Amino acid sequence: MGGFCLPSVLLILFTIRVSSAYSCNLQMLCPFGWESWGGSCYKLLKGRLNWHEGRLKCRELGGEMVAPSSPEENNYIVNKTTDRLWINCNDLEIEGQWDCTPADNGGYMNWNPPSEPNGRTRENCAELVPSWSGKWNDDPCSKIVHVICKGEEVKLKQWRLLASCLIGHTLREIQTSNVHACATECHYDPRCRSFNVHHFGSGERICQLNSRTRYEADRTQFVKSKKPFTCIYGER
Ligand code: GN1
Ligand code: CA
Ligand code: CA
Repeated sequence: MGGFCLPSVLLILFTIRVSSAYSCNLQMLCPFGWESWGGSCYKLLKGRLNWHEGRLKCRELGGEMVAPSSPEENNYIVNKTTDRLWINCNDLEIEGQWDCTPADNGGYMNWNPPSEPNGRTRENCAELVPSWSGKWNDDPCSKIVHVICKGEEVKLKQWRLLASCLIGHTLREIQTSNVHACATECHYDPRCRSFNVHHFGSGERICQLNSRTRYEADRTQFVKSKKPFTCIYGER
């Protein structure tokens, strides 16, 4: 059993959803440690970070610090924690003009009435306050709170799959349950350019994240899959 199967098996045991017993073999739309909701993936960072550190850390993990774009998404986030969280909105550039990232969050804002935002040039970053039912407060960007990152669900059809392996450019290796999980991990690692899934006769599968595609490597390093050892290579 690969590392990715374990959490879903535990989930099944605790929720007695026996019908999900095959979930290990199906899609892994979000990376290990992220939660799928509404077509996106979310990860709570209890790292205690200032606003700029939170934004940077989320990018390193292949996502963005979240800026809720609807009351539903705001509620989903409130229910994940009782701690205050940075959200991806600031008025650093022009005082009073709040910009959220991504810009397509539709202009949704949820300031606590009647006074927020109230900090003028002293408070230029936005936080979500669970004890205010998820309403927002402007606060100094240097304050240390928690962060939630958001990323896309990964669709396998975004990848070209070939019965080969790229040798010699492994960034890191993961024990994996399937090709989709490996593609998802690659998508979320900013350094990953392609991946290999080695399928051994024992049933064991190893996911290798590569720093190059076959075009960026030597021709001889792209090797056709041979039995009994098989290999699947994926690139975007
Ligand atoms: C806090 O510290 P105080 O009470 O003046 C908060 C403000 C909020 C205010 C709401 C640094 O201000 O952002 O608007 O509570 N400032 C800090 O009551 O946490
Ligand atoms: Ca301000
Ligand atoms: Ca404030």
